[in-house]
Amino acid sequence: MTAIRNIVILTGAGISAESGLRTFRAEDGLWEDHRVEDVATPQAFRRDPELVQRFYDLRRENVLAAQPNPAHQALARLDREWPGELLIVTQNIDDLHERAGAQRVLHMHGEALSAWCTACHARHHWTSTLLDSPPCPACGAAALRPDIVWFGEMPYEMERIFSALARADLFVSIGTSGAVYPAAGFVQQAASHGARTLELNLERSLGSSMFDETRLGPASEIVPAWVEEVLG
Ligand code: BV8
Repeated sequence: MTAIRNIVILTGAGISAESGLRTFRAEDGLWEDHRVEDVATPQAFRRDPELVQRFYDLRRENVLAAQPNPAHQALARLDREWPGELLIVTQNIDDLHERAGAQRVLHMHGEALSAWCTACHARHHWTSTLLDSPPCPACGAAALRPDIVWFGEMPYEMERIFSALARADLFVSIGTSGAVYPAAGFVQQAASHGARTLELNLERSLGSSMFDETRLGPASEIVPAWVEEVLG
C-alpha cells in the first residue's frame, strides 16, 4: 500500500451532532421544520428575507452555544501533528473545527459567524443578529446577508479543493449523508486520482459503495480511534 502523505478530510453535519447541532436529514433534522427552498436558496431570500434571516440568526446562536466534541479535537490533533499535506473541507457552517484548534480548515458552504454585504461585498465576523438589518460596518448599507452558500450557488474555493483531491493519497469522509453535490462527488474525484477512500459515519451513506472502507459508529468514538491509528 503506497505511503500516505497527503490527506483530504470531508466533514458534514454528523461530526457536530454530538455537540448538540442538529443534522439536516435526521427525523429531528433541520429540514423537518423548514423546506430547503424556503430558507436556503437565493430565491427564498428575495421572497422572504425575514424568514431566512431569522433561520440563520437561530443557527448562529446555536453555533455560539455549542462546544467541540472528541471528533473535532482528534482532527485538530491530526492537523497539529501530521507532517504531510492535510485539508479539512467542511460542509458545516459552525466553527467547531477551529475552536478545537484545527487550522487547515476550508468552509465550502460558508460560515454562520460571517456576514456578507451584498452592496460592497465586504465580509465581517458576525456574532449577533441580521434580522434587524444592521448597517454594513464598511459601507453603511443595510445589505448584509448570511455568508452561506445556498442551493444553486457555487460553493467556495472549489479550485483549491479539486487540486487537493488531485494530490490526495487518502480521502476520508466523516458524518455526511452524501446527498448534496458537489461534495458528494469528491470520493470519486479522489479515487480517480488513486487515493484510498475511507468513510466514518453513524450509518451507511448514499455513497458508501464508492468507498474502499466504511466504519460505522458515533464520530466521537470512531474518529479519535482512526486518528490514533494514523499517528500511531
Ligand atoms: C451548485 C449551507 C451549481 C446552508 C448547504 C448533481 C446532482 C444532483 C443535484 C445537484 C447536482 N449538482 C448540483 C445539484 C444541486 C444541489 C444538490 O446537491 N441538491 C441535492 C439536494 C440533490 N447542489 C447545489 O445547489 C450546490 N451548488 O451545485 O451550484 C453552480 C454551478 C456553477 C455556478 C453556480 C452554481 C450547493 C449546495 C450547498 C447548499 N448549502 N449548506 C445551510 O447549512 O443551511 S448544503 C447542507 O446540506 C450542508 O452544508 C450539507 O452539504 C448538506 C447536509 O448534508 P450532511 O452534512 O451530510 O447532513 P445530513 O443530515 O444529510 O447527514 C448527516 C450524516 O451524519 C448522516 O449520514 C448520519 O448518519 C451521520 N451522523 C449523524 N450523527 C452522527 C453521524 N455520523 C457520525 N457520528 C454521529 N454522531
